[in-house]
Amino acid sequence: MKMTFRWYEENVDPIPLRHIRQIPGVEGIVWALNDIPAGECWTVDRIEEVKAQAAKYNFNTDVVESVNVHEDIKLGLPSRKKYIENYKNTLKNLGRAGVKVVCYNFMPVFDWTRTDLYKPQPDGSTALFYEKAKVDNINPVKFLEQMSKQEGLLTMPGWEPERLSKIKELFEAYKEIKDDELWENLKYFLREIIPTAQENGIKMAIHPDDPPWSIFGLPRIITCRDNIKKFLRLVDNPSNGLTLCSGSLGSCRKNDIAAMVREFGDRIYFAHIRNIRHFKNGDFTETSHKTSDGSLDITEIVKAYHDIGYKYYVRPDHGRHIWDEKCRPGYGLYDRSLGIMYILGLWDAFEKISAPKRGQYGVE
Ligand code: DNO
Ligand code: MN
Repeated sequence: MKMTFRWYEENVDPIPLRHIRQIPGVEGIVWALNDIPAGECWTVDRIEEVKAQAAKYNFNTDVVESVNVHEDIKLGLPSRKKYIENYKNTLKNLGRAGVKVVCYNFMPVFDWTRTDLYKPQPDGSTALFYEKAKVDNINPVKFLEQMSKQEGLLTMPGWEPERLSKIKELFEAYKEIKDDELWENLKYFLREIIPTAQENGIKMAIHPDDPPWSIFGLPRIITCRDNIKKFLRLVDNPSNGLTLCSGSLGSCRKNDIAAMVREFGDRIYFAHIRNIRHFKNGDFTETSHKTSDGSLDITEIVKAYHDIGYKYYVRPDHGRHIWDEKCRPGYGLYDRSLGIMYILGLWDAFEKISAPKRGQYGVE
């Protein structure tokens, strides 16, 4: 398992690399060129710039999160051809720069969705929160306007203010797109890009939908075990793989994350680990990573990764906002660092328990 930390670039992320360097066990930063709009090609110069910044602190840049997919590709419009060409060229440039894993998602219009980014928690911290009734009953355009007014909201993929005006048009366009059409459009995209990824030494790692159910009437398909199985078979190639996000999939009670790790382990190239707590009414809140703080058995999930001999990349996903930290929602330094220590602590313990004892099996 290789530990990483998501970082939003110099002068954009309030967390400097020198602080990330002080978190034990972090080998790489997970990065993206967030200012390049979906559909445009990432240039070699800009890629090299981030690589150089990371290299100063001895971090690898093996994992990119995310190269976002243009809506026209998800909608299956004729204009997808040019955006897919650009996507392939981005992959070629990333491959040349030594990138090994590219995370992306195939969620229409919105990336991860929460109703409150700073929900007060009993211990005085705040965390990302999802109120089911609010999403079920709200007008999405108004909802987005409200969200963009929340204090401290920086740009997040899918939440850029300039997108507000386009949202209405997008909802119109998606009226024709049900699950079947979205699967078709995903298959078309994969058949085009997976060979390019493979030729360039890249594993593509789709991020599951968050939350893993339809919101605002939009289709969502990377939601559960059966659909992940179907996804892997669409293009049965080792370069077509997964980002297994425990918190995203885990917000649906039916999903057994540790079982998915055991079943799909050889196609998981990126593990997002975080905990959430379910409420009876369908709401959920993000919590610390500790197993007893949430509804997910993080201990069992890490054990599953250890049992399968997981060799790829992992990162703590979102964290709470603690110790009065002013940060990008979910992406502060402090709670994610605690998460890393929890994951690495569990990992070290499993290593110790499973290691053959000295003197046994010929171990010196
Ligand atoms: C939520 C985050 C996501 C993720 C994108 C990947 O769990 O990990 O925002 O970055 O969906 O494309
Ligand atoms: Mn995630």
